[in-house]
Amino acid sequence: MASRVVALVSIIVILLDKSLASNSRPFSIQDPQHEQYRSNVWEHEDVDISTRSKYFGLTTFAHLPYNPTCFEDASKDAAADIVIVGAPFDTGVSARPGARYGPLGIRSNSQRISPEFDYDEYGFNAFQSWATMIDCGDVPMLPFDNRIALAQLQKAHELILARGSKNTTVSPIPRIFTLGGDHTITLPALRAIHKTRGPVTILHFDSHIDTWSPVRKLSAYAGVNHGTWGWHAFHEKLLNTNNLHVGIRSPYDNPREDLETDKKCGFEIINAKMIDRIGVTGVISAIKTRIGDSKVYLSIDIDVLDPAFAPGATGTPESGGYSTRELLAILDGLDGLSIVGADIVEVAPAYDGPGQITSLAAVEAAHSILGLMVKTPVGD
Ligand SMILES: *[C@@H]1O[C@H](CO)[C@@H](O)[C@H](O)[C@H]1NC(C)=O
Ligand SMILES: [Mn+2]
Repeated sequence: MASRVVALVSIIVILLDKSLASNSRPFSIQDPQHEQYRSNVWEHEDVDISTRSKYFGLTTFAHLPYNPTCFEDASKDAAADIVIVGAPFDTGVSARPGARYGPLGIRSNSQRISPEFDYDEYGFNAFQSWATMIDCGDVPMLPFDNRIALAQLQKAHELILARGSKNTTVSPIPRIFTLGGDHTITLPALRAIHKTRGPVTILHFDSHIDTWSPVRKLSAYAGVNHGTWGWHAFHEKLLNTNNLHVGIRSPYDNPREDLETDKKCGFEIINAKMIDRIGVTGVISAIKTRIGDSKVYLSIDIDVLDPAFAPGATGTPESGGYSTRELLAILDGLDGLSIVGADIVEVAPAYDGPGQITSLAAVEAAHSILGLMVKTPVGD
């Protein structure tokens, strides 16, 4: 019985197969509309792939050229005027880690900026100027020992600074823009810059003061971290005494003691709420009054933005911060300041919101700062 069923099924399958085959004819193109479409759309002799992709491709910051020899010895030909460096380090945080991926997040969200296309509404293009810009990639920072990692970052900065600039007639010392990393990375950057330029003034955008003394409360074990780098920088004599915090709003452990320490470290504060009283232009002029013509290192903790704009900031989110637009408006007003170096820190892509808004905000802040560096060259 079973074998008869199998035989019957086989015969049906064979017949069906034959009938399908007899129905198949070569596909012919008769429709004139399709002919027209085909010749309009598909029959191009040649297509151009010599231009660079505007939105995609391997990721350096804003499609800047990558120079892999920056961190080799200073004789290597990697001279530039403005140098992007990634600092993949996040073992100095008190709460959420993840900023070691900050350089990656910032670079990958910078792909719509390109030296060839980047004109603002006034026709200004920061990438087409007297300044040569390169991206050196990420400094190898050992994830197992912070002291080694921070020394590695310092050495990378020292090498770049020692190599000198490209356009020596405008500015002999290159300026480094560091993509953090947690805020600890500002300390080695300041140590390196001190060797070349002496003490600098810090212009510090943050919701936290970051001058907490490691020898108080948390005991000496607090060491060097993302909330004590300012204290260390001051006590290592890397700073002038006209430093400034902008956007502060975090609670204090002990306001009297914390603010006293902060003052001793040479800081004044423009707190976050002040913008509602004096406006963006008021903040800009207060900054300019405080900094004057000092050589200034600009450090931006992305948590200066409200968590609505920077959910991917590490550490402790503080509500009531600036909008991205407010931050950009303040930064764009700072031309004329002698910015000798800058960083943007605490971007942790894993905590970012849909649309990667934290990284995008960091990209645009970095973009503004590169513009400031180009507009105001700084001598030695
Ligand atoms: C340096 O910049 C100045 C001012 O823009 C320019 O005139 C000069 O050609 C530049 N030199 C080099 C070597 O690029
Ligand atoms: Mn900070």
